[in-house]
Amino acid sequence: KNKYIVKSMKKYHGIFCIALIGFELSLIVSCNSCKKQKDMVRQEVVEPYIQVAPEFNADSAYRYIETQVSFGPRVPNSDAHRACGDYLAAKLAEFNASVVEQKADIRHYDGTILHMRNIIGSYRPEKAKRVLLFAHWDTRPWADREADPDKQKQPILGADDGASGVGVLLEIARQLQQKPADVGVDIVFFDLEDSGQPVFDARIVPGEWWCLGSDYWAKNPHVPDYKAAYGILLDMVGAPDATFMKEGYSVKYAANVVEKIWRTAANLGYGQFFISRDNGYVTDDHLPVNKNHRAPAVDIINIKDDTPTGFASHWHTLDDNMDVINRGTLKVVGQTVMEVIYSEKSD
Ligand code: AHN
Ligand code: ZN
Repeated sequence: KNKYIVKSMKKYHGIFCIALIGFELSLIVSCNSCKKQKDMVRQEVVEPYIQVAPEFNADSAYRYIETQVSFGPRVPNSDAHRACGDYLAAKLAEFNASVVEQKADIRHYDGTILHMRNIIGSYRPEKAKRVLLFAHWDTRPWADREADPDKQKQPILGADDGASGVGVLLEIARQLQQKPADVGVDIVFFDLEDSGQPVFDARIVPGEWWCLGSDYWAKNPHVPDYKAAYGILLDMVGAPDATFMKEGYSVKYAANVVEKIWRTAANLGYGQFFISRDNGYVTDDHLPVNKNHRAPAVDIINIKDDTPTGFASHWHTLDDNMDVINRGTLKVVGQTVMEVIYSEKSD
């Protein structure tokens, strides 16, 4: 639909300009508030935006999400978690990234030890100018936003919360293999984002229990003194009615990157998804990345202002399955991120 508008505008551009010159001349002789009127007329002429990135394939991203979900909930220390981690590392290697895994034993809020596995795929590691793309691949052990107490103890499938961001990034990895970007790109799948203390556990346990994988990496990066020009986090990017509003820490630490991404989305015709509005602060994997100065990093996350939690109604419930994944939304997010990185020139 969008393409058609651009095409037809091109076709009539010349005729329209001639008509406009005639109109402006008549304004000059006929009115004394010409400048204001001419400015109003000029706004009608919109230059079509020419996309620079290759076409993001949403069917491909959808399949990568489906495969992750097919392992079952990817709860830390589980067999499904191990199997999915192997799959993700193998896919990055298949797409010709240099793959590094970071493993550590991390103490959880309840004292148990979680076997962390951050999975990193790098493109053009020799490039000084780098963009960091990341998402979490673990899933929440408890559907603690369910109303039914029995359901609250069950693990979620995390099609949206986890798998969607990873699926989009795997498709971008496949694209980077086919056509390299000018800058270096590091894709990081963080572990242990989503095992924060469940709402049904009323104990007071001081500490930060979310984002443990990204916190570990930000303090112990896979490359000594790692820095990226900027970072982009994808979290819950699959729902059909997704709204990406400007998240507070992203604006605080990386305002110019927020503007770059939202402007790019608008240029591509995705302004209904990337909404120009500030909305709340989210503790997410971009926070340790920002705090430890690895990159000014932005969270692209589905934020809602008409739900009690501020997230989609399937958030941390058993409804977070393939039914809430929409190829159209994956396309919007994947194409926008690709446009941002393929527009970037290395120094
Ligand atoms: C908190 O609820 C503290 N953070 C939301 C980050 C998150 C959870 N993203 C996905 N799951
Ligand atoms: Zn979550």
